[in-house]
Amino acid sequence: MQINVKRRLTRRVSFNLISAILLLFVTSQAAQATEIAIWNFNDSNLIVDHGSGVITSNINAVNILFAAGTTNNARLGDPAGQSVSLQGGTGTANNGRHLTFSVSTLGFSNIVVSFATQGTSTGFNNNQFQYSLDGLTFVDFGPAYTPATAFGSLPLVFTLSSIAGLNDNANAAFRILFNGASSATGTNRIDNFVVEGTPSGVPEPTTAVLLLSGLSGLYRLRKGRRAAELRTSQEGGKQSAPPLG
Ligand SMILES: [Ca+2]
Ligand SMILES: [Ca+2]
Repeated sequence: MQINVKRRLTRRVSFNLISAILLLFVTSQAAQATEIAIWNFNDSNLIVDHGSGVITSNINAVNILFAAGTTNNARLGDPAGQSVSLQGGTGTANNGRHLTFSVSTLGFSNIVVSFATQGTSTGFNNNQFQYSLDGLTFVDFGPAYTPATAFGSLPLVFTLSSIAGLNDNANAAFRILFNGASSATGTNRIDNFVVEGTPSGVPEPTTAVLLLSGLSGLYRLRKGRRAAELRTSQEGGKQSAPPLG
């Protein structure tokens, strides 16, 4: 009897220990957004600064400049450094042109794009964020926006988790379409352009909780069965114990 109690106690301690370890594991691993690509423009070029991705643009090269940046939306300890500064161009030729960020989201879901931006009064003041599932056709996401006159502390955030086609997509791309510039030297700066997502194969917090409650249910079920088995064997022992002698 004492052995049975000890055994049950050991089982309970083991289960609690395993649960605690699992809980620690799943909460440390639970789905957290991870940066896939970051442009901080601090090296005054369009080459990605962390992760993988490529910028293409049809804005006249002479109107793609670099100027003081911001720590708004900076990641991984990046300093403000520089930002990309786009001009309207002669005859405001760059109205209707774009910066396109091609970033493979293979292995990621719940894609979120964010960046800091500011514009001068004659710069592009009617910009549209777009996404693409094939890198060719772009779709408007959200309404057109007007950049603030200063970077400020809050980035523009485009939460694309509802666009399932952007998950795990080697051809995913994001675009800012610029419009509304009213002078050649009006500018719009962009800094800390970040594409992030949830790595696939990592349980969501809800899944982690479900996993633990499932495990707990399984334990209770096993415990119940063992108790029933014990009762049956005790009753059976009473009824069919062989006669002594
Ligand atoms: Ca910067
Ligand atoms: Ca760079």
